[in-house]
Amino acid sequence: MTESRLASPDAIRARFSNAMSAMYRREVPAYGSLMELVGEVNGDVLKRDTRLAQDLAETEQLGRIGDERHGAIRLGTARELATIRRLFAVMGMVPVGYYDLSEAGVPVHSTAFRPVGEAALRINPFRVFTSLLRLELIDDEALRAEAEAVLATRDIFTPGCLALIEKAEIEGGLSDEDADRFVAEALETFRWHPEALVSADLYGRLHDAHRLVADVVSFKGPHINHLTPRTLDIDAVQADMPKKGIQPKAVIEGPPTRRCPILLRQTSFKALEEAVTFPGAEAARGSHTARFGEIEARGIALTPKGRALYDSLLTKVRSRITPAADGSNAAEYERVLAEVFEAFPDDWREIRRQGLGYFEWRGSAAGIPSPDLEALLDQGVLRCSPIVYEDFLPVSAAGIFQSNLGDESVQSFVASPNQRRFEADLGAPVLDEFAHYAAIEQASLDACLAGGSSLA
Ligand code: OOG
Ligand code: NI
Repeated sequence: MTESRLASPDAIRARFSNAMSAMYRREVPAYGSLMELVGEVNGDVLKRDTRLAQDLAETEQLGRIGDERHGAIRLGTARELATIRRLFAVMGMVPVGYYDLSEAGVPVHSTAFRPVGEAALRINPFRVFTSLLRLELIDDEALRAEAEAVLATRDIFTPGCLALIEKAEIEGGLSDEDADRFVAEALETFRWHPEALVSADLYGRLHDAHRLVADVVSFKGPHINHLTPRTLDIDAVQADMPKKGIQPKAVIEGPPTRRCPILLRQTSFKALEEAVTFPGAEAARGSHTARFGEIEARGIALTPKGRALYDSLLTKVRSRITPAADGSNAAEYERVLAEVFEAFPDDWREIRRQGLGYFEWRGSAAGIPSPDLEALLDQGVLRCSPIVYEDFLPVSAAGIFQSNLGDESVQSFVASPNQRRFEADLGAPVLDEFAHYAAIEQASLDACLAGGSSLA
């Protein structure tokens, strides 16, 4: 087979993300309502802000504005994690970043499988935030052993999916026809299974240890637990969710509303109760709460210095006020967040001057000895734009987890990041996000200095 007959990984990912979206709307109807609201709000913003509409049109993003940006799954074993890495690789998604959520009371550590490179992100930005359960953080040894035994019996991939992953690895990709089969087979891994794998009794005990443990261990597969489109006005969607009959989480995670958006803001609606049946002598019915819908709004990727400032300000906020799950102190939380974040410059030039964020440069400064970049920007010789943060934030992720697990499940674990262990289980290192953004910035600067990029 010649290479040209292979489907591009980006195209396979786009098909997969569309198929996931359709499946999730069928499985979680409230997600369809959220998508509708996001579409309306985005439409309003684009009507109001014609310059943004034009920018998006010029960069070919307008048609795909409603596409999902990410989803999330939670896995139970190292073997599952290593195989999912191979599955995502077929779609051009590689593990970027390591997130330790034990620190925030959730017994998992995670990475995000995503496309890297602007062209790939533009074709389809779909990412999957993927967590691995850390049973070693659960105290009850007997329960741990029971959970391990259950996980050892399940196979979350169809034989057809495994065969196609192998074929893609051997042949360097999949034909169009195989790609369609692959998407259909892969979808099976992410589907919701209402028939639990464990008895009602074991489900109850897992649930008591931590709701997340029950969610990961009790089912036949790692059901997709949310999908996330992009919104152009996250505050508006948060405010309007109740009008659509959906209940938002108490507060938006991440930085406050700003003129110069940084990192990532996200919010979700609360997970729904879904009917479950348990096997066993007295087959029982019950319910499980895990699946929800989320929205995101992204800003500039921060340098380690900018990120340290962000983290320290967020810690300061949280030392003054913890958002209550019932929303009772949401307004006060927002006030404190805005007040504390006044210390983070809200001006692109100042963000550059202090080295807080990454920018991509265009234009030509060739032949200019020791060029003054800011002056060249003022003269219109160079242009620069913020590089969008394409990754995740552990404190925000924990907030999203918690809002769907309930306040009662906030537990403390000893913070125990273990990236080495995670990478050993994954079977590959994760890409360092900071190094990645720094390289994009540097390459754009090098091109300007060498004389090479158009100002368009
Ligand atoms: C993942 C939560 C993290 C995000 O957007 O930060 C996440 C989960 O609940 O499994 O998706
Ligand atoms: Ni998410």
